[in-house]
Amino acid sequence: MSYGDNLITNPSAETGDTSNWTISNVTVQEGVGETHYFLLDNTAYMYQTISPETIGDKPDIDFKVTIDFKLVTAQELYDSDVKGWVTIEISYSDGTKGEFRVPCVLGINIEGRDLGSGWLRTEAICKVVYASDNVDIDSILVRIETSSLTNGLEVDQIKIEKNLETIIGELVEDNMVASRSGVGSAEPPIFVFKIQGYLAEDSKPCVPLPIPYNIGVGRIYIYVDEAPIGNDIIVDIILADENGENSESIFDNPIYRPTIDNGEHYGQVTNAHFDYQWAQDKVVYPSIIQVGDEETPGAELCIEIRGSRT
Ligand SMILES: [Ca+2]
Repeated sequence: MSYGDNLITNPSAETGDTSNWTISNVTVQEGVGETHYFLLDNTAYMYQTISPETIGDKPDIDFKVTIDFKLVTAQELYDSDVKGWVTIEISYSDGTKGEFRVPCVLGINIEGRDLGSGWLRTEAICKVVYASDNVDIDSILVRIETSSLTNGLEVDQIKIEKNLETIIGELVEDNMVASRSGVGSAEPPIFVFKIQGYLAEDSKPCVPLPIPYNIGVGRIYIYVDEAPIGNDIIVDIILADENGENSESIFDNPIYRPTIDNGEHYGQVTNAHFDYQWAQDKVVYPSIIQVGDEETPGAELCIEIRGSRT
């Protein structure tokens, strides 16, 4: 799964205050190394609303909610009473609402979510289900709340992120894999898209990958384990806004799209044939335009985009 940027403003108290949140009984505390976190009193709340512009268009959206928290005076390990929780309330344009609750508890099963020093992480996936094609999301309310707690709930970070696999309007095929390396290091970024098994002409676009900072793109490589026979393989490369809108081929002229010739295993295209400057906050994904014959379409396609920092 590939998720986009956090949709919440001031998610981690790093402004040093509670700006962008409507609060009751919430303060900001200083943590280790000038970091900050929210402290919700025993009965407290903080909420903010995410606008439709931030959410972007449907269809088929799901969100991942992540909360890093600490219960100041720990509950008993197997006390599963919920005294602190996050509510995600999705309001639809037809007046209906969907609500998800994510509990902030010590108990149940803490394996794999222990961040150390008493901090815990909880993740949940909120699937948006539309009543009909004419319904849109009006807003999303994110609310953190405590009730009858002892010594409060600390929250270091809350994230709500949109699943990028669905923003291009369709779920991707099961046989598509995307990965990105060279992020957060001196290494140049490399985007790799793999389509496993035999290729199909009418297959959906691959999962998009976010562009983490402004990059320059030198070359795009394309190769297959099994060559196409009868036709060339042609792939288009699409850049879109992070919400999937304004999708556009990077090629002004389609003759330059990455191609593997009939009977061959390999092709490449240089940035002489596309604008090499790709902006941060865009996403990139490939789309298969043409494959070999029905019997011999080509198999195990890999598309590799090599970038550099600008
Ligand atoms: Ca923080």
